[in-house]
Amino acid sequence: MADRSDIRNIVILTGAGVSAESGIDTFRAEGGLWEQHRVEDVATPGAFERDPELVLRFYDMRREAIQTKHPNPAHQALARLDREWKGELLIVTQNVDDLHERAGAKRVLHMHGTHLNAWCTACDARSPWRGTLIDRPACPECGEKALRPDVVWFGEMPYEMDRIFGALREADLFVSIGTSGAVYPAAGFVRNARDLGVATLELNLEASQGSHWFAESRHGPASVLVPEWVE
Ligand code: BV8
Repeated sequence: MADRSDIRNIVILTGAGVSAESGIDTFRAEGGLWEQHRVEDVATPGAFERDPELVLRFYDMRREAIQTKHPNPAHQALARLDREWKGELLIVTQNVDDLHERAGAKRVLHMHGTHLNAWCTACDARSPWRGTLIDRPACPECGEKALRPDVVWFGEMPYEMDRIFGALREADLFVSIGTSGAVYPAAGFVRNARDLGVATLELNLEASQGSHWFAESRHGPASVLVPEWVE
C-alpha cells in the first residue's frame, strides 16, 4: 500500500467478486439465477420451509462447486498482508467459501456463515458439513435429521456484528473488495466507516451500488487490483 505510515488498523470486506476468478459464480452473474430461481428466493428461511429439497440441493451444489476451486492471487495477496501486517487486520467476508483460509489467511470472519458447517434446527448445534444435506444425515449431536447449511439467509441476522462494528471503530482504513453493495448490513459498512472518519477504498470490477460513498474506487479484476494494493 502506498502510504502505510498513518495506517495501523485495517478492516477488509470481501464479496463474491474476490472468488470470481477462482471460478465461483457471483450472485449477480447471469442476474443471480440458479435453476431459474433468484438466489434471494432460495437463500431464505421461507424457501427452506416451503421447499427444503430445493434449498438443500442448491447448497449441496454450491458446496460441491466450492470444493473443486482454489484461491486466486487476490486471496493470496490478502493472506500475505494478514501474515505480515503488524497492526490490527480483519477480513470480513460475505462469502461462504473458505478460499481466504485456504490461501493462508487467519484473521477471517464469515459474517454470512460458511459452507463448511451444518446447523441443526433441532438442537442448534453446529457440526462439520459432511456429505450431502439432501440425504438428510443425522445431527452428530442429537441424532435428528434436521440439518441445514450454517449460512445466514435473507432476513436472518449476520454473525458477529458487534465484533465487526468494534473493528470499524478502531480502523484507520476500510477496504471493500468484490462486492456489489446490494446487501445490507454489509453494504452499509462504508457509511459507518466514513461517519467514523475512517479512510475508505473500493476495489471492484466495476462501480458498485455504493461506489459514491468511497473516498477512492479502483475498477478492475481483483486478481490484479488486490496484489497491486497490497504491495
Ligand atoms: C438482515 C449467504 C436483519 C448465503 C447471503 C431493503 C433495504 C435494505 C435492506 C433490506 C431490504 N429488504 C431486506 C433487507 C435486508 C436484506 C437485504 O439487504 N436485502 C437486499 C436484497 C436488499 N439483508 C438481510 O436480510 C441480512 N440480514 O438484514 O437481518 C435482522 C435484524 C434483526 C433480526 C434478524 C434479522 C442478511 C443478508 C445475508 C444473506 N446471505 N449469503 C449464501 O451465500 O448462499 S447474501 C449474498 O449476497 C452474499 O453473501 C453477499 O452478502 C450478497 C451480495 O453478494 P456479493 O458478494 O456482493 O456478490 P454480487 O454477485 O452481488 O456482486 C459481486 C461483485 O463483484 C460485483 O460488484 C461485480 O462487479 C464484482 N466482481 C465480479 N467479478 C470480479 C469482481 N470484482 C473484482 N474482480 C472480479 N474478477
